[in-house]
Amino acid sequence: MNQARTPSSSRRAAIRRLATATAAATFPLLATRAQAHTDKPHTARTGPVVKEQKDWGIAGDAKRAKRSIAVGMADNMRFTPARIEVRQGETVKFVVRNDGKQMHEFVIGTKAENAKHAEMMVKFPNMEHDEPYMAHVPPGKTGEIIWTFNRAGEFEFACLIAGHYQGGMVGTILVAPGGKP
Ligand SMILES: [Cu+2]
Repeated sequence: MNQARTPSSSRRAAIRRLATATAAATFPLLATRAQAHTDKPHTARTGPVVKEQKDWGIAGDAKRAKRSIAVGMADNMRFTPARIEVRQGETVKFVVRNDGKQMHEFVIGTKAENAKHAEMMVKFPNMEHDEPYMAHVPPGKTGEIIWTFNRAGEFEFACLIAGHYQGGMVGTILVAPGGKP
C-alpha cells in the first residue's frame, strides 16, 4: 500500500517549511524555537537548554546556582528590585513572579540587544521567542532562569512585550569583575 502523502498535503508542508525558514532567517532571535509559549509558564521546557555564550553570560546549571534572586513584575511596568548586583562567575537562579493581571517577561541582555529586540516586538507583537535568558510569566505565575554571569559589565533585564519596554519596564544588572569563573 502506498503511504505517500497526497501532493496537496506535501505542498502544504513545503510551504510551512518555507515560511518557518523565512521567519528564522529574518528574525533569528525571535524564531529560534518553534514551540508556542505565550500561554504557559517557562519552568517546564521540552528540550535541553542550548548553552550559547552571550555578551551577558551563558545558561547556567541549577546545581551551581548558590544564589536565588526573587524579582517581582507589576502592571505599572516596574520590576522589584530594579537593580541587581552579582559577581563575575556567579550562577544565579532568578525566580520571577508576575504580580500583575497581564503577561510580563524577564529578559536578560545588553542594553543594545534588548532595545533592538523590544523594537521588533512592537512591530511583530505575536512573534514567538524563547531563549534560556528569558522567562515569560503569565499573571499570578512564577518563572525561573538559571544564568551564569561569566562576563563583567553593566547589563539589563527587561520586559519586551510590546509597549512594556518603552513604558520603562527595565532593570539593571551589574556584574562586578574578578569572581571565580
Ligand atoms: Cu511587561
